[in-house]
Amino acid sequence: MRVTMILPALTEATGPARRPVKYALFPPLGLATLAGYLDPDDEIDLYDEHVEPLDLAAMLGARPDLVVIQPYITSARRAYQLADMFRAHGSYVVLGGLHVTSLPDEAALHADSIFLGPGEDTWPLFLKEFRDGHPRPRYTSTLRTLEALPPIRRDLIKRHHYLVPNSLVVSRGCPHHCDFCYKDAFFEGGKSFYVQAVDDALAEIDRLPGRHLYFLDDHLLGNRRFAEALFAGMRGMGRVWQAAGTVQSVLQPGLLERARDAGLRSLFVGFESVNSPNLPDTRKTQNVGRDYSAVVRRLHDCGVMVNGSFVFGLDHDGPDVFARTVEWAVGAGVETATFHILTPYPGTGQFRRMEAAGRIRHRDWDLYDTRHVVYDPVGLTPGQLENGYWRAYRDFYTWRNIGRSAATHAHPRERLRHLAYAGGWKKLEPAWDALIRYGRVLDALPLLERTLTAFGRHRPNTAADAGTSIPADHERPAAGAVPRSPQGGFAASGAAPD
Ligand code: B12
Ligand code: SF4
Repeated sequence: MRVTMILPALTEATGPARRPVKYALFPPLGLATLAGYLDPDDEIDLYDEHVEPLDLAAMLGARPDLVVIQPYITSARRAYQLADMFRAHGSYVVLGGLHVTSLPDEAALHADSIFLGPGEDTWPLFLKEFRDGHPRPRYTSTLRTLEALPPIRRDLIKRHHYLVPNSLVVSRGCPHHCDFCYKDAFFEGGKSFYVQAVDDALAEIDRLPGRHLYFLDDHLLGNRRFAEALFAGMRGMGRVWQAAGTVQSVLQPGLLERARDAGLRSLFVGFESVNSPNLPDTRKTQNVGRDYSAVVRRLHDCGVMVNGSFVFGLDHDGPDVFARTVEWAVGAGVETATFHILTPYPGTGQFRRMEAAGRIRHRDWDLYDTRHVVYDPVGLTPGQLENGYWRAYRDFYTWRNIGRSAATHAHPRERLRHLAYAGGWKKLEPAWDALIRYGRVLDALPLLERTLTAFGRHRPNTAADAGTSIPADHERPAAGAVPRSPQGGFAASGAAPD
């Protein structure tokens, strides 16, 4: 059987303008996972439009038997366009993933079969039924397990296109239920948080070349027993890695130290809002009352860099939210920041509430990219919100503020590392663009590995190393009465600094 798999791109990733490095970070892991279920003698082509232009004439002309497309909300329009073209040329087209699960009737107009929820149970069933000649139009996942997964077909990934080819997930979902998150809609009808067997996860890690790993799990620290066993197994493997975790989990005594000892060097943390009344509104109850500044201090004392995620436009935000957020993040010494304009995703409680209140402005999914205002905000005009969002990026990444933020570290080596890491993301955009265009972005990986390795050098005699308590402040500025924050779907959405 001839199979074509496509991760379509959103416009920004393919346009003539400079390409943000974020689109050349991670390979299409979901599709490579699904490819693992295909037979060894199936002919599979896997395309990621974020990093390679599609030669559509050749692809359509090859008339694949099966075309598998994964739309995100921002690439749904493009995904449907491709699906329609392949169907018109006689291929059988299937669509699945998060956006399809949120809006199945919309997706069904462009596919022969659609898949709701994770694919581990329905995908192999479909393949059997497809080969037998009687596939169904709709498959809904109910059985949730990561047991006995076939190996991910990483051989199909063109590694040289990615800065972080070694991305992996060892769990699915998250134990929390935030109102704006994709998660509850996607996992409806079954478990919404489950983990791999630790031995399987370690075996997958062992298969990955080089040193660097990026865990794309929504919340790698969400199941403590699993996380501790995983980190124990990873100790001594010589890996350096990055991941996402909640504010709450960072503050748990002992867990972060184990992660650090296993190679954690940078954590994506959803600080989301400097206005604490926003938290209960969005059902971020698990993080209400936590101290943001203590989170940053604790991560730094463990030798872990912070990628902070913030969302603007929640109902308690006014025009001052941008400057206050940047000021807090810089003062706390956050290395990199990802800012988002609040975006209600279809399928979430937040979308339903806003729709009922008549606050959804349009359904142009291309603009649901967290850079555009797609709803009516309460305390800001849409113009203030968009301008403030861009200003926050500019202000956070001025050399002056990068320098101020770096100066919060106690040790000169860490200050230098901070400057290199933050400056590297935002100040070297032309260099990233060139590496991406020439397909050489992987060449920058050793530099990333060196930066991460040096940052996490073990520093004994801090309270954090004792693994029992939140360390005392050293030379950092007091961050003031900053609210306490959540991890979030917005946090998870970026995965890397934007
Ligand atoms: C890594 C990541 C990225 C990376 C790269 C994505 C890539 N190369 O795959 C980057 C940084 C580029 C990125 C960018 C963005 N992202 Co993003 N990203 C993620 C993240 C953290 C992990 C994705 C992943 O690899 N998961 C692991 C794999 C194994 O799972 P999977 O891809 O979902 O695939 C499984 C199932 O969905 C299913 N499946 C998927 N497709 C199909 C198809 C068929 C036929 C079948 C049967 C099954 C099936 O089976 C797969 C195997 O189990 C997710 C969060 C998450 N937990 O998924 C957000 C997430 C996907 N991103 C999101 C968003 C919003 C964005 C951005 C708009 C954010 C922004 N402000 O820029 C952009 C634009 C994305 C785009 N190109 O359109 C949202 C999507 C919301 C939605 N409803 O679509 C998510 C869910 C985060 C969130 N919580 O809101 N992202
Ligand atoms: S927003 Fe984050 S913490 Fe909340 S449910 Fe989603 S993944 Fe979990």
